[in-house]
Amino acid sequence: MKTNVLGYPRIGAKRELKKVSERYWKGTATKTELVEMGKQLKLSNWKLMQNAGIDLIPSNDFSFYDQVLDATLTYGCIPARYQKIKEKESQLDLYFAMARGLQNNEFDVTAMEMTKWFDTNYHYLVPEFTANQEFELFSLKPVHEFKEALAHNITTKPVVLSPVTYLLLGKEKEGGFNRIDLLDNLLPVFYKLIEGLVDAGATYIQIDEPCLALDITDKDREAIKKLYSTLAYKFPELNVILTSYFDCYGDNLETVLQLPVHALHLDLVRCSLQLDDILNATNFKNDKILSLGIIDGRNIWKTNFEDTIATIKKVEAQIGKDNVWLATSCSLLHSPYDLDLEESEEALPVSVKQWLAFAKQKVDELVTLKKLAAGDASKEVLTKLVDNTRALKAKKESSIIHNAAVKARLSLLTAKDSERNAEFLSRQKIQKDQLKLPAYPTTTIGSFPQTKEVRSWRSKFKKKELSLDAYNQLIKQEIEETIRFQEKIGLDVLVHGECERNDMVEYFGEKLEGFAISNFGWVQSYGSRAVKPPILFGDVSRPVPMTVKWSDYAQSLSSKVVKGMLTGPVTILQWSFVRNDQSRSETCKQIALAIRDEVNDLEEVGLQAIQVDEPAIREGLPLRKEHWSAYLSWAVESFKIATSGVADKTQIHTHMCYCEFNDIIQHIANLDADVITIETSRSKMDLLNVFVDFKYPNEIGPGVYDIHSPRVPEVSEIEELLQKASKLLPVDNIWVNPDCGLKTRDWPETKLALENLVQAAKTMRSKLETAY
Ligand code: 39S
Ligand code: ZN
Repeated sequence: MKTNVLGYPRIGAKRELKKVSERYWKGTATKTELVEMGKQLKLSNWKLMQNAGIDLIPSNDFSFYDQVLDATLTYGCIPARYQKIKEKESQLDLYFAMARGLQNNEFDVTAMEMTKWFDTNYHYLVPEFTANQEFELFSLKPVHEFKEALAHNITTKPVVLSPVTYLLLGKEKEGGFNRIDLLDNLLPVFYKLIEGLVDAGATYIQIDEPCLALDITDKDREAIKKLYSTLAYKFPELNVILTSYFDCYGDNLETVLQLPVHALHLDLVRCSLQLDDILNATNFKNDKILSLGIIDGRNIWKTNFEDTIATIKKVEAQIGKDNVWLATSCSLLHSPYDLDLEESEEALPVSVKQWLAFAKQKVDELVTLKKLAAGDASKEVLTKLVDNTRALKAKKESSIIHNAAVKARLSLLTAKDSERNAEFLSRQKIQKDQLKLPAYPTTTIGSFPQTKEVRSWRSKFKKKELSLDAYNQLIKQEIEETIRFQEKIGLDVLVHGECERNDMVEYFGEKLEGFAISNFGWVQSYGSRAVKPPILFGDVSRPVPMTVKWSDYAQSLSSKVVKGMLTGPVTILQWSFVRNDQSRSETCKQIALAIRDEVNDLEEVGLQAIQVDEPAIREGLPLRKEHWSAYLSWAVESFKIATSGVADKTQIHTHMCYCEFNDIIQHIANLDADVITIETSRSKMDLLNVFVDFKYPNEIGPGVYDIHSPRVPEVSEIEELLQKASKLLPVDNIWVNPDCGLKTRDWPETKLALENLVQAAKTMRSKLETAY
């Protein structure tokens, strides 16, 4: 039996990679410093796994930005706009230009598009393909990393993204072809890479093929057959580990079982039933090793040793001890580093901590399970088993998990609780009378720049170098400045700016009962950005208001309408580590009730507009369509529970970003928010068409300023976008706003851009007046 780790986190236990990368981009760290940090991080991961006794240690799972972008360089699929940079700059600078765009005296190129990695909060850079796309072995990173480990006497298992999944994850940049047809161009490059790895001494290779967790076509399946049969033919000695995760093989199982691979990896956390499907399948010829992904790479709960041992015994009895491996369900990229770093009892009580395992602890679990399965009865191993059983028993019986009042409240919910009183058209009329906003009302999505200064106040407050009073005073000043700024430039619906929030989900996790917070539980979201998902361990309730004080204060400063700002229940669920002892729908509705209380309290103190953001609603969609409608039904209901407790005069906003609405537009309409703001500026309003074709009934703010770039849009550009929107939507329904929150921007460009935005709205209004 081998232990198999699919990938390890790479940002550093204390986000060392983030810090040095950001300094490198600013010009305050050298390339050598950056590369050295990369080497250190890789080596410490390899050593950790080697010392723990892991058999299949991954390499090429490290990345300076993103593993799909790494594959783009490996396969030499560099879009034409980077050609000059490719000729003149180092490979690393080309790489960062593709990741982040590059604007200086010499170059002005945009970044590659970024999108969600399956149903995770990780984002990858989308490969771009043209009809005659050519490939070349441009970067030998996988080979270099294998050799780098070997130089330390560590033989690793290279992790390579399959050419088929690579093609499917990308986008055709022109019409007239199907990207899967590029496989014939790509395969020779792929085989050359494999040859390089074999020559360097690799005997096991993990080929990541997560598209097997999706609904794919017969043509895609044919491509997969071709890839693996040729691979087996060309490299008969190589042990190929076919690796998919995040869902069942499903319809692809029959194809998968035919493939001539050494081992087949199963994500048994996301899909435990497939084990029996495979063992019972008529074409399972017992010619493959099964890599049982039993350690959850997406969540932080301890593995149940007793149950897992039972599973292992069962499989061993059926296919033989030699054919069973133990593995993480997916890469540990989605797990935080090390639970041992969590020393603060305040944030993460011992009672909760004893239930958890981060990446380092998961590695240890894997090794312990292997020993237990082999019948190791040493004191050390048996103690671990006893501790595991005890911790999980304590969890089951824990009084801090169960809250009878929350369960009772949930059981009393009726259909009325998720419907507003009046229909949208009546509400719209009431709200227009009440709010007295001009045509083309202007607003923002909620957050204003999170400066280093603001973050340093919070950091000092947490380290007790700043008192609560002093911290609150600074936050108040910042809110006042943000309100005055918005008044000065003439925005219509103001926000308080969210400077008091570390993150739109973690902040609420800190305030709600049923959540615990880690100090160092960082998980990469994209590039150098990370999030610290709160740990939702028990029934959720809201002991005290969470945002009311700040929104109330902001409203007290201005006679203009101030909008309250909340994160929606689906997004809080999606971006937290969620308990696995009850259904997600039930947990989501509990969060919804807590947010409902907050919405009602905001209304109570006089907020006339309240925004409940749901940017993660689409990412929460199950990977396979057959499960969509069940999810959408409870997701929409949860949003409506949260937002339907207010009077008709209170205007509910929501915001969603970077998602395709095509196939879920009916459900977006079912949310029945009075106003929705969406991202449209990058696509020049193309994303709006879905709303137009659907005749989306409620008010809508198509983003007119791309906040993901420091570039300031001209008044004329914004006006043009608004003209376009005005041709598509009733003018009465149009709002004017940026694409998304402004927290990642700096003040200077924010000021200029918002001034231009207000000016464009004013011009649009004056044109309306002359038209009458
Ligand atoms: N998921 C979540 N949860 N939240 C989101 O906003 C998003 N947005 C989308 C999709 N998914 C999301 C895109 N993803 C960040 C992270 C994810 C994003 C977008 C942006 C981001 O900016 N993250 C920050 C980062 O990586 C961390 C934000 C944070 O929690 O830099 N900040 C804390 C705070 O403000 C801690 C800040 C910190 O680093 O309090 N403090 C320093 C330290 O502890 C000290 C700061 C100083 O003294 O200067 O060492
Ligand atoms: Zn957004």
